[in-house]
Amino acid sequence: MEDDRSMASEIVLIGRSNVGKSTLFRLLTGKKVRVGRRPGVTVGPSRARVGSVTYVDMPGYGYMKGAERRVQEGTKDFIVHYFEDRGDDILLAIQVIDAASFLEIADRWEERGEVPLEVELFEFLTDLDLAVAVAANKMDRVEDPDATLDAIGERLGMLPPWSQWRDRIAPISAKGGDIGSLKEIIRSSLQSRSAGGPSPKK
Ligand SMILES: Nc1nc2c(ncn2[C@@H]2O[C@H](COP(=O)(O)OP(=O)(O)OP(=O)(O)O)[C@@H](O)[C@H]2O)c(=O)[nH]1
Ligand SMILES: [Mg+2]
Repeated sequence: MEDDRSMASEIVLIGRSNVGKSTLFRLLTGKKVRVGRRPGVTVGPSRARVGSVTYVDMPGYGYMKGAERRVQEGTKDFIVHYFEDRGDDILLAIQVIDAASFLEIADRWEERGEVPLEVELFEFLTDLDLAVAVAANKMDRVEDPDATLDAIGERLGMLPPWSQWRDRIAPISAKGGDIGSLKEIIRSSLQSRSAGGPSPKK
């Protein structure tokens, strides 16, 4: 019954610091959590119930400005265990990225011979058999949306054109309130849950 999310009730926002998770969480839930210009604004998970779904806003995964390494590692462990332990409750994991800086940062990691943090996170989530959507945020700062989304999708194992992956990639601008494509993905997760069928994935 791996794919049965008929009882799952959480939609969890995850991603590195400062990508806009809390801004998105406010839009989705109306709950006024802190957002900020500096990374590391959210320290613990915030939760808010909307209808039959509980949205969860996670702290940033990875680097947090001003935080001790020990605190950063602790946050990362917390997030990893959260997904490992509560997989059955999670209807949808939304990995939020900053589409305006994703590629530059991923290139930097690859030049150092490392797997980019956000690629690693995405693979971790999909390996757990979770339904995962990528919210490509800050699209208002992206000059060539299609080329950027193609390249981001490709890094995450989704062959271009990105438009074939609209059930998994949602270009949004949380700050501008422009999140229609993500709401569409959420709606179909909810629909497949109530139909008792498998979630939209893979
Ligand atoms: N240009 C632009 N800026 C955005 C967008 N969404 C969020 N931001 C800005 O990005 C910054 C970080 O936003 P947060 O929502 O606090 O980010 P977060 O991912 O919750 O950060 P942590 O809690 O530190 O993990 C804020 O200055 C937001 O105003 C967007 O769509 N476009
Ligand atoms: Mg936050």
